[in-house]
Amino acid sequence: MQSSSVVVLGSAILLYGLSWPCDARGSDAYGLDSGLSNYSFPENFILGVSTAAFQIEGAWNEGGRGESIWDKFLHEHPTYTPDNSSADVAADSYHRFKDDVRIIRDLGVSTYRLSISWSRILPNGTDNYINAEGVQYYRNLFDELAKYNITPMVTLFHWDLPQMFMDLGGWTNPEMVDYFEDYARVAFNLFGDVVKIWTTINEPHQHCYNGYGTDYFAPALESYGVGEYLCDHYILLAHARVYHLYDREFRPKYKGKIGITLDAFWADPLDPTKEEDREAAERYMMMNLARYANPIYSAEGDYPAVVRARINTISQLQGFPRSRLPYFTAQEIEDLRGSSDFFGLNHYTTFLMTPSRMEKGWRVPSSDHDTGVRLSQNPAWPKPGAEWFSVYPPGFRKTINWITQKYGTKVPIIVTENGLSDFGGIKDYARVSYFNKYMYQMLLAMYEDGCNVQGYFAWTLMDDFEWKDGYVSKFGIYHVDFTSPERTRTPKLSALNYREIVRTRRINFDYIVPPKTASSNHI
Ligand code: GBH
Repeated sequence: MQSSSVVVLGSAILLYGLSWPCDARGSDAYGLDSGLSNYSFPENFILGVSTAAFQIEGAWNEGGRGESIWDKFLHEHPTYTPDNSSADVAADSYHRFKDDVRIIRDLGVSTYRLSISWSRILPNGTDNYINAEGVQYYRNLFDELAKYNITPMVTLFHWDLPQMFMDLGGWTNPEMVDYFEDYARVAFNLFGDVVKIWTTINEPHQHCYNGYGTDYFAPALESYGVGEYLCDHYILLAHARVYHLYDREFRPKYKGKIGITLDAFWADPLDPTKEEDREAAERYMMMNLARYANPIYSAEGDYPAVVRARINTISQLQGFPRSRLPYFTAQEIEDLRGSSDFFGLNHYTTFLMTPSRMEKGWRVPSSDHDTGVRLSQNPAWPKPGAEWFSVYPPGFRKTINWITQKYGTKVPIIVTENGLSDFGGIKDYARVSYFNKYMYQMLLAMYEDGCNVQGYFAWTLMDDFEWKDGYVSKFGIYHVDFTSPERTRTPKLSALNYREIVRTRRINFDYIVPPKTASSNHI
C-alpha cells in the first residue's frame, strides 16, 4: 500500500524532473522501518516536547485570570465539541505543573515549549493591571524547570485572545499591534531572564482561517475572504513589532532568540502526471504557507506576487472596490522582512491537490475559493484519528525541502510541532511508528538534502483539549485520565520510544514493535 504511492511519487520526479534538493526516490521515500537509523541527531540539535496553555491549564477563572475568547465561546456553545466538553479543567496544569515537569524530566528532553495565557497575566488584556498570581504561576513553573535544567521555549499567543479585544474586533483591529506589543513587553520584562527562546504567534493561518474565516474555531466570525485576511495582516504586523521590540530592548541584555511558528500541510498533486494538479499543489503552498512566510523570510519581503495577483483579480471580478488582501506600506514590508531568528514549523499531514472553481461548502468570497484547490487524501494512507489527519511521512521531508528551496538555509528551521492523532490508548503503536518515520524523514532532509533543521518538538506532552475535537482526538505521548481529579499522567509507548530517541539520539525502529495481532490500542 505504501509502496504504490511511492512509485507514483518516484515517477513524477523522474518524468517531470521536479527539482527537489530532496531526492525522494523509490522505496527510500519512506525511509527505514526496521533497525537503527543510520543518521543521528547532532549534539546541539534541540529535542523537546510542546504544549499550549489553553489546552492544558484549566483553572480558567482561578488565580485572577481573565476571560479569553475560547472560554466565552465554549461556555456559550456547550455542544461545539463532540463530547460537549470545555477546557475549564483540561489537564489541570495550573495546579499540577509539577506533574508536568516530572514527566518532561522522565523524557530526558532539554527543552519544553509552552505558551503563556495572556489573560492570566493581563486579565483585562491591557497592561495597566498585571495579575501577580498569574505571574507567580509561570515563575513557579520556570523555577521548577530550571531545577532540572529544562529550557523553556515560550509562545506568547497560542490562540487564547483576551475577550476584551474580541469585542473590539480582535486581530482585525489595527490597534492590536500596539496591544500585543504591550503584552510582549510585560512578558519579556517578567521572564526574559529565564526564557531565551520566544515565539510570538502560533500558526497565524490556522487561527485566522478557522476563527475569522470560518466557524470552525473561536471566535467563529465567518468573515470569509475578508476578516480572515485582515486577521492575518495585523497578526503579521504584530509579530514584526514584537520581534523588533525584543531585538532592540531585550536582546542586548538577555541574548535570546525570537521567531514565529507557521503551520504547513504538505500539498502533493492528486495526479502527479497532470500539470494542472502540480500547479494546484504549488498554488496551495503559496496561498497557505508562503502568504505568511514570504513577508518574513524572503529576500524581497511582502506577500508573494502570485498571491497578490490572484486575490486582487478575484476581488475585482467580485465587484470589490479594492483587494480583499490588504497592502503593507513600504515601511511595514521592511519591518517584516527578516523578523524571525528561526522558521518555526508545525507539520502534521499531507493533502492531495487538484484545481477547482467551486466546491460544496465553499463560500464566495473565501480563502478556499481564492485558493481554488480541492483537497483530498490518499485512502491508502493510515488514518488513525481526526478526520483531517492521515499518515504520509515523506510529506514532512518535502515540506522542509520546499521551505529550504524558497528561503534558503540561513535561517534554521525548528519543528515546533509534529505528532499523531488517535482515539486513545496507552499501547499507541501507530504513534510510535509515526514519530519514528516522520523523524527519520527529517533526518533525511538534514543529512541528504542539506536542510538546516536545528530542533524538533513532539506534539504533545500529554492528552489535552484538542479544540474542535474536545477530548476525543488525542495527541499526547502521556495519557491523561480525565475522569480522575488527579488527572493522572501515564506514559504511552510513544513516550518510552521518544525517551529512547532522546537518550540515544537515534531512531531504533525495533525498540517498540507491535505484536503480530495488534488489536489492543485501548487502555
Ligand atoms: C496545531 O494546529 C495546533 O498548534 C495545536 O494547538 C493543536 O493541538 C495541534 O495542531 C493538533 O491539531 O484545517 O480545514 O483541515 C493544527 C491545526 C486546525 C489542523 C484544524 C487541522 C482541521 C480543519 N489544525 N484543522 S482544516
